[in-house]
Amino acid sequence: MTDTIPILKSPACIIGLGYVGYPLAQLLASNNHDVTGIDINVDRLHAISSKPRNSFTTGVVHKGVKLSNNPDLIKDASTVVICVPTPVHSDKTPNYEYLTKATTVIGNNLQPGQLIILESTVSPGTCDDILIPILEKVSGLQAGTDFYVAHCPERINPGDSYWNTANIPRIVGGINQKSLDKALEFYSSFLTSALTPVATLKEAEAVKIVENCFRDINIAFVNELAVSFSKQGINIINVINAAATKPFAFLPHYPGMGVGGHCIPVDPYYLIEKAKDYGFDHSLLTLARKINSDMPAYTVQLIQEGLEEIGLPLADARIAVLGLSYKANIEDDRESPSHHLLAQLQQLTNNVIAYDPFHKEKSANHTLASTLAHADVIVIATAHDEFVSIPTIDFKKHSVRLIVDGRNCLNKHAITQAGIGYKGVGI
Ligand code: SAJ
Repeated sequence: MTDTIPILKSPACIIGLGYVGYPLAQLLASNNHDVTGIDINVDRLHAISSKPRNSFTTGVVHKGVKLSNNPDLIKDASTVVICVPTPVHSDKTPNYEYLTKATTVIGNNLQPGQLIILESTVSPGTCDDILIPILEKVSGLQAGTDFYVAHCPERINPGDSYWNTANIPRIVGGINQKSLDKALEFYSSFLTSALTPVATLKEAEAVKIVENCFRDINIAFVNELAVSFSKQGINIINVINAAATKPFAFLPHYPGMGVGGHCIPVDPYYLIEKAKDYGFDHSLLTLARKINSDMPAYTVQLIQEGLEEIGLPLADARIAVLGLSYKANIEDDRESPSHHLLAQLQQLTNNVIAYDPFHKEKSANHTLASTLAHADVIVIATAHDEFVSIPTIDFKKHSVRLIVDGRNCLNKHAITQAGIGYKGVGI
C-alpha cells in the first residue's frame, strides 16, 4: 500500500507538462522529490529536454524530472497530479476532452493508496461528476477508501517576476479528511506558501472560478467606463488611479483592447454552463464576457475615427498591429484579442500587418523598425516593453500618422505634441 510511505520520499507523477505542470515538476525535483513528468505530446517532451527529436528517449531525466509519454509509470507514483488544459469549444461550452482522456489513463494504472490531485481549472462538481466516476469505473477501486482524491486549483501568473509556483498561496479540498490531509502533506513538503483547506471538492473548484470571474467582471467594468467616459471627455485612467487612493474597497483594473489568455476569458464559461444545469442564468458573467469580447471591435472603431480625424481613407492606410501575445512580455497568444482585432481589420482592408518580438514567425517584418517604416497607423495591442519604450521621435521619423494605443501604454502628450494622431481606450 503506497499510502504508508512518508509523502516526502514517495514518488510523484505530473500529468501534463504545460505552463502549470512543468514548473510544478521542476519545483518537486528541486525539493528532492522523485518526480516523473508525463505528457502525451512528444514534441513537448523534446522541447523541455532541449534534445532533438531523434535523440530523445522516453524516461530521460532532465533537471531532476523523469520525462516520459509512457502512462505505465503512473503505477509507481504515490501522488498523481493532473495539470491538463481545460479550454472551451468554439461555442464556449467547457471542453473536458483532455481531462477525461488523462483520467481514463490514470484509472487504467490506478493503484490502491494513491492520491490523485486535480489542479486544472474546472466547473464546480467536475471532480464528483467526471473525475471520480471515471477513476472508479476504470479501476474498480473506491474513491476515498481505496484511493484518495483532492483538488488544488492552479494559480499562476505568467510573466510575474515575484509570484511563482513555490510562493503563491493555495487552497485545497478533498473527497474526505484523509484525502485532504494527504494533499496538505504533499503540498507542504515543497511549497513555501500558505495552504488553506476548504470543506469540499466543490468549494475548491468554485474558488478558482470565482477568482477569475471576479477579474473578468472588473475588467469589463472599466472597459465599459472607458467607452462611456471617452464620450464625456473624462480620462478613465485618471479616474481609476484617483479612485485607487481609497485604501479599502477598491481594486484597480484597467481598460484595454481586450481580454486574452487561457484563464480569464475562458473560466467564466465553466460557471455559466454549469449553472444552467441548475436552471440559473449568470447574466452578469455573460454580459462581462460580451463587453470584454467587444473590445477588439471598439478598437477598430477607434482606428476608423482616428483616420477620419487625420483625413486618411482606410483604403489608403497601411496599418501595423503591434503585439500578438495576450499580455505584456510573454509569448503566450492563446485567446489573444490581437487575433480578433486582426481578423476584423482584414475584413475591411488588405493593408494590415502584425509584429510581435515573441512571434517573429507570425510577424510580417522581422524588426520593429521595418514595421514602423511601412505603416501609417500603429495599433498597440500588447504592452510589450519593446513597444512602450519606442521614442516618439521614432514614430515621427517613420512618418507614422496615427497611433491607436490599445493598452494606454504610450505617452499621449508627446505623441500629440509631435503632430501624430492619438487614440487611447478611454483616454
Ligand atoms: N487585462 C485587462 N485589464 C486589467 C487586467 C488584465 O485588460 O486590468 C487583460 C490583459 O491584457 C490580458 C487578460 O486581461 O489580456 C488577462 O490578464 P491577467 O493579468 O489576468 O493575466 P492571466 O490570464 O495570466 O491571469 C492570471 C490568472 N491565471 C490563472 O487563472 C491561471 C490569474 O491568476 C490572475 O487573475 C491573474 O493572472 C493576475 O492576477 O495577474
